[in-house]
Amino acid sequence: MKRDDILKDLGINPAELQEGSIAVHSPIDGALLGKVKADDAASVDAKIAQATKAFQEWRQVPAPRRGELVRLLGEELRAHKEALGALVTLECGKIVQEGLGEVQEMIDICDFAVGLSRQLYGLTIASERPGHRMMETWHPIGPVGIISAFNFPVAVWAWNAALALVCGDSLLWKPSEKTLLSALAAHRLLEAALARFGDAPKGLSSLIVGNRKVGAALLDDPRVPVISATGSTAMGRVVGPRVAARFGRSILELGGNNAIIVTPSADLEMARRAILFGAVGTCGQRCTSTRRIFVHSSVYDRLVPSLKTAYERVRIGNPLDPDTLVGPLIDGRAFEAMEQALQQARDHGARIHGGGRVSVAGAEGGYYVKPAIVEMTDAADNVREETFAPILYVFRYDDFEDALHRNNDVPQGLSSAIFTTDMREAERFVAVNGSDCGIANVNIGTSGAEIGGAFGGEKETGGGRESGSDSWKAYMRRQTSTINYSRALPLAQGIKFDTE
Ligand code: UN1
Repeated sequence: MKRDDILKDLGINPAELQEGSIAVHSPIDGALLGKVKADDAASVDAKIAQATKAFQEWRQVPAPRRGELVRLLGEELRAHKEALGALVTLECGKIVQEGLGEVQEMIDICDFAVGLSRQLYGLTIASERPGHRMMETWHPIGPVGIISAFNFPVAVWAWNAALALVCGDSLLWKPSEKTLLSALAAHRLLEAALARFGDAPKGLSSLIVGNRKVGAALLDDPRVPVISATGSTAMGRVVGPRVAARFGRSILELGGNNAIIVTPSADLEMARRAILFGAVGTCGQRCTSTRRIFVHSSVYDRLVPSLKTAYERVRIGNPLDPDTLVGPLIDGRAFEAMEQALQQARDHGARIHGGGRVSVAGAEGGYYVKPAIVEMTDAADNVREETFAPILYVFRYDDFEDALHRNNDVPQGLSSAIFTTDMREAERFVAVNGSDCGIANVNIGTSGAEIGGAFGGEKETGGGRESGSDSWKAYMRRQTSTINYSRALPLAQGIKFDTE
């Protein structure tokens, strides 16, 4: 599919993209994809005002009816899956399979949210007083600000948007400046769903286009009670305190430094495949990408050479080519960061296989790289920083406790995995004194989480949870009500307080 056909399929007239102030380039070859008009302080303010007004109405629409809107969004996504997936490939450089997978993730969360729209359950709680009833109700909370990153330009929005909409909230979406076309397209699909839905309030969802400064207006505005932000830990350090300063709520999904432990009893073929997908998939640009592996000495010399062979065989190239497994990095800065991290490892005496830029015929402007395996020579070493690139640090271990300790001994706490057929090791990994991450898998890799579970992590990953399980509660306010249907007024805790 050509750019213009893709855009038209998604309801965007290519002529719209000629005059904006923000230029969007394809990481595939550096070509200009379009120019998008940016918001200014006044237009952001107007959108927040509109979202506030829309919220007042939307919250009164019964939740199952709100679910109908999300059902229609799911239909639009199904109908335009191929085009939206292709646009994600063009704009963020992930391979076609992964672009389609990203849209599937959106469809999945829509289905989840539709079911949820009939299950926003509260509790009935036993009161200590006779003739009293206690209950807990979940109410819509207000406009939700969504700040999303380039690497999942549409799926992460959908996790937030589908839940927030059924929860009765309005939306303000500030996407990454690097992937504005995908955002525009996904939003158009929501607009199409809104048009079919019929009577949703105007301004229920708005896109906010611009740089950090434009997005920052959302952080400080008390009309936006929830900010859900996905990105680097550095970004979270700005967002978290600013939102907290006005007692807003933030859902933070920040950096990861995800490890896999490969134990003596592991199925090594499965481990090899999982590590490969986790480390080089999406060119190492998932927050759940596998960045470190701890391999037991007894299997090291079988696993690591087979991994190196797999790395040699991986097809690096234009992500539109169906044979490609590794597309480009997002831009030159990402390439520099990768080079720097590799240099640092080299200075440390590590052995490096791969790395460096690869020239792809017809796509010379793209930053293609050879994924790197970095064998750490210092057995006690660890890597504490996240570099958003396909670098896999390989460590040898002898003692399970030591591997577990090093899995946790980093500032981040998003995803983790163990490959083992030893039930004691598997259970220990997910036990109270096992992995400290938000995600701890057994015999599957660190990336590629399903939407049904709560997604997010601890420590510098920010603590937020999005997507499945009861993550929806973060998009609502909880109200506790005690109702007295008796003729007396007993006080709680048996307190006597009267004048007679
Ligand atoms: C992200 O990289 O921000 O688990 C999200 C995964 C995806 C989501 C990643 N389902 O890899």
